[in-house]
Amino acid sequence: MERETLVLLSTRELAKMREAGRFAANLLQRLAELVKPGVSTLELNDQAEQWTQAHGAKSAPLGYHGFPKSICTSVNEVVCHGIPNAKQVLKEGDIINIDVTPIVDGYYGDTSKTFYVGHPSARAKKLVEVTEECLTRAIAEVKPGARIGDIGAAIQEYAEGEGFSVVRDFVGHGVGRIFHTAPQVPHYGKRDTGMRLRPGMVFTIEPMINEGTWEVQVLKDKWTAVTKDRKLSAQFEHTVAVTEDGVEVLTLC
Ligand code: EYF
Ligand code: CO
Repeated sequence: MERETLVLLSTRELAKMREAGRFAANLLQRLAELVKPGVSTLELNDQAEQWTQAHGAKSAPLGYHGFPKSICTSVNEVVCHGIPNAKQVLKEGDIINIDVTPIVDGYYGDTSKTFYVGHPSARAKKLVEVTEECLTRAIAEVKPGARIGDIGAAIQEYAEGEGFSVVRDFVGHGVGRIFHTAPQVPHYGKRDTGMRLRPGMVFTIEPMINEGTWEVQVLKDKWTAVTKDRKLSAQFEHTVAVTEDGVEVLTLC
């Protein structure tokens, strides 16, 4: 994936990112309404592609490094980059992360949430709740002068304190007119380490939290990352901007 030098966005560019972020959040909300037992992950993909095109945007994942679909759908033990498939039908008790990145007027909005299919087990729900709280706590760290390590530390402290583990192989990333750019944002780490945050920086925070081991394996399809022990994984993601006095979450409806 591209990792370029740090880009600070202008006020005009931030306004464009706000549009892309809102579009992404609305798309995700629309897909959330479709999540139920009996629906295939390909149907979710096709609805996403249709809605995105109908509103004049493009799906960034489609063709990105050769990725074959428009969104990622990661079910149960799939950590990320699950490929939508007609044969994969959601069933009662599953959890599914849907990750969308529309390109709106040249700017990328990147967000994901994990949804319940019907009524998952108490353990699955706990994992999903803890993962969402990890993202909330991470966002609260973002302000000028804070450091990248503060974000990962907040996630790691909370997730491990709740008995879960933090995936290390995939990180948050700078985003703007390019899907993946600097900085890299690990979801684990130590406070007071790493790059200092500055107004105009825009990046994703996208913690993947596992029920068991943090280790992952990539399947033979070369895309799908699963937990090594095949226990559950959950993820939430927002695109955020560092502002003069704190943080703005760009991927809200
Ligand atoms: C080169 C892909 C490339 N990569 C990242 C390509 O940041 C993302 N979501 O928040 C994100 C989404 C997608 C993505 C969708 C497709 N790709 C996948 C796996 C490996 C890889 O290596
Ligand atoms: Co991302």
